[in-house]
Amino acid sequence: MGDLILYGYCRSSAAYRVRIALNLKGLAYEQKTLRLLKDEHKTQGYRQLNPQGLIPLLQHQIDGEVRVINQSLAIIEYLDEQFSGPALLPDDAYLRARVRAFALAVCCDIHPLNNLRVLAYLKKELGISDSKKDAWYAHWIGEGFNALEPLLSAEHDFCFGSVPTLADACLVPQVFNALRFNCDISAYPNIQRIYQNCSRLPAFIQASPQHQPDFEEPV
Ligand SMILES: N[C@@H](CCC(=O)N[C@@H](CS)C(=O)NCC(=O)O)C(=O)O
Repeated sequence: MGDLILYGYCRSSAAYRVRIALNLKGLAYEQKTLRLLKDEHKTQGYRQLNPQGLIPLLQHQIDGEVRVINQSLAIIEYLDEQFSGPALLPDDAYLRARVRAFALAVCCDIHPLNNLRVLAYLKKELGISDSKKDAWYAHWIGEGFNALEPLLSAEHDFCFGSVPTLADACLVPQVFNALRFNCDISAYPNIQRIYQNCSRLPAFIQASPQHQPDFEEPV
C-alpha cells in the first residue's frame, strides 16, 4: 500500500464523502487542509494539482509514482478498486448501477446547486438577500430529497441493503448539510433512518466534520 494524502476541509461535503470511504475501507491517510473561506483552494499552487480549484483531491504515492485524482466519486471508485476491504459498490451489475445512480443524484443534481461558489455568486454578484439564499438552498434540498426518498426501502438499514455503500457515503454529508442549513427533513423517513444508522458507525463518526483535525466553528 502506498501513501494516501487527502486535500480537503472539515465542512467540505465532497471531502466528507471521501473520508467516509477511506474509513470504510480501513485505509490510513494524511489530510491537508484548504480553508475554503480563506480561498486556499484558489491558489496557483493548488490549481496545478487540480485545475478545477475544488476539493477533494487525493494523492496516492505508489511504487515511486505520485497519482493525483480529483472528483469525489472518481476517488471513491479508485479506492474501492485499488484496495481490499469492504466493497463500496455491489457485485451485481443492476444493484451497482442503482447505487451509482443514487450517488450521482446527490453529487450532480443536489450538491452543485448549493455549493459555496454558487451561494457566493447569488449573494455577491446577483445581490440576493440571505433569506432568499436560504430559500434557494432549501428548495434544492427538497427537490433532491423528494427524488431520493422513494429510491430507498423501509426494509433496509442502509441505502441499498444491510451494509453501507458509495450511496451512503454520498447521502450522509448531504443530510449533514441540510441539517446545518436548518432544512426540514421530517418528510423523509428513509433518509432520516439511514442517516441515524450511519451516524452510529465509527467510519462515519470519524469522518464527520467535528472530528477532523482542522475543525473550526462555522463563521
Ligand atoms: N463534483 C465535485 C465537487 C467538488 C466541490 O464542489 N467541492 C467544494 C467543497 S464541497 C469546493 O471545493 N468548493 C469551493 C468553492 O465553491 O469555491 C466532487 O464531487 O469532488
